[in-house]
Amino acid sequence: MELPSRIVLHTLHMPLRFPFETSFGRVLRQETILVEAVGDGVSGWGEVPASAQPHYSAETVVTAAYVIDSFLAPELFAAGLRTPADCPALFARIRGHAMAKAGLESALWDLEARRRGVPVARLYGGTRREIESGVSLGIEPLPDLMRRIAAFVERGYRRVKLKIKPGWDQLPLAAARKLLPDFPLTADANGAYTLRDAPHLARLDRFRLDYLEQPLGHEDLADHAALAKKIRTPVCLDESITSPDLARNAVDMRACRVVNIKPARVGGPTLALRIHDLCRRRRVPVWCGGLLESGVGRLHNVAIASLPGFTKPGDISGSDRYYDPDVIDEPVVVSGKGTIAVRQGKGIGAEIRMDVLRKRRVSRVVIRNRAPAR
Ligand code: OSB
Ligand code: MG
Repeated sequence: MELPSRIVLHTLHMPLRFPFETSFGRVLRQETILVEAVGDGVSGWGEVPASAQPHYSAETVVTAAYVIDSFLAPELFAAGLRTPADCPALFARIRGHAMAKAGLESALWDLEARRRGVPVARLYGGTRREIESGVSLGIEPLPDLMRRIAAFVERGYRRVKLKIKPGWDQLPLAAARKLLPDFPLTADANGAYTLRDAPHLARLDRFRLDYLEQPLGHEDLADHAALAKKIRTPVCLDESITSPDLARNAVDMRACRVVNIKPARVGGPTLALRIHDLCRRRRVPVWCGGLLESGVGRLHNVAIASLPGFTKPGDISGSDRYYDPDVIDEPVVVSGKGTIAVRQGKGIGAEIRMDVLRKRRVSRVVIRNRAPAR
C-alpha cells in the first residue's frame, strides 16, 4: 500500500457516563489515543485504548505514544508495506506494546479501506451483516447493578457479564440468576483469584454461567488448566491471551474452552484474525472483548466480530454505554433485538466529530514521513 505522509496521535480524555469498577480498580475517565494516518487528503483512524494506568496491561497512553513515535512509525516509514497485514512482521523486532501496534495497524486498515471505497469489515474477511451485542457491568451496589442489568436486557442485549472479585461473587451472581433464570450470563474476575480458590469457584457452577472469564493471574496458564478440571463452568481467557502462540498453547493445554479476543490486547486486527482462525480450526468459540473504546475502536471491533468464528455475543455495546457524545458522527447503536449493524460504508463507516475530538484532546503529536517517495 501507499504509505501515509503523516501519522497524528490525538490523546483524548473521555469522561465515562458512569464510573466503571473492576477487581483492579475504578475509573471515571478513559484515556485513549486516536491514531490518524493521513495520505492524499484521506484520513484513516485507529485507536489505542490503553488508559492512564498500567493496571489491565503494562501499557498506558503515554508508553504507546512514545513507542509509536520512536519505533513503530519510523519502522513503517523506513520499510514500507504491501498491505497492513504485514504490520506484525514489520513490528516483530519491537517487543510487546501490543496496543500501540494495534492502534497504528488499524488506522492503516481504515485508510486502505477508505482509499478503495470498501468497508473495513470486508478487508478483515467479515461475513455477517450484524453482530450480537453484550454488555460488561462493573462492580456497584446491588440495587444499582440489578436496575442496570434489567435495563440492558430490556433493551435487547443478548448477554450480560458481571465483574466479580473475592467477596463479590456469590451475591451478585445469585441475584442476577434469580432475575434472569435462563439468560446468557457470564462473570469476569480479571485475575483476582488463585488456584487455592478452586473449591470456592466450583460453588459458582450452580449459576450456570456461559463461562468464567480470567479467574486467575495472567501468567497462570498451567493453573487455569488445573482449575478447569475442578469446575464445570468453562474457563474463558482474556488477559492471558496476548498472542497467537499463547492462544494456541492455552487451548492445546486445555487452560480454556472459550477465548476473548480483544484486537488491542493481541497486537491488532491481523493477529486477532490469526487467533480467530486457529480457534476456529480447533472448534473453540471466540467473542470480541473491548477496552472501553470510543467509537473508532468500537467500529473496528464490530468489523472484526463479523467474522464467522465469533459465535458468542461479546462485550460490544452501543456508544451510549460509556460516552455522550462519542467521537464518531453516527454512534454505534443496539437494535431492539440486541444486534449492531456491521457498517457497509467506506472504512469504519463513520466520520470523526472534530468538535468532540478537539474538546476531549489533551495532546497532539505529528509524525511526518520524511523518506523520499518510493
Ligand atoms: O476485562 O474485559 C475486561 C474494561 C476494561 C478493562 C478490562 C475489561 C473491560 C471490560 C469492558 O470488561 C469491556 C468494554 O465494554 O469495552
Ligand atoms: Mg476481561
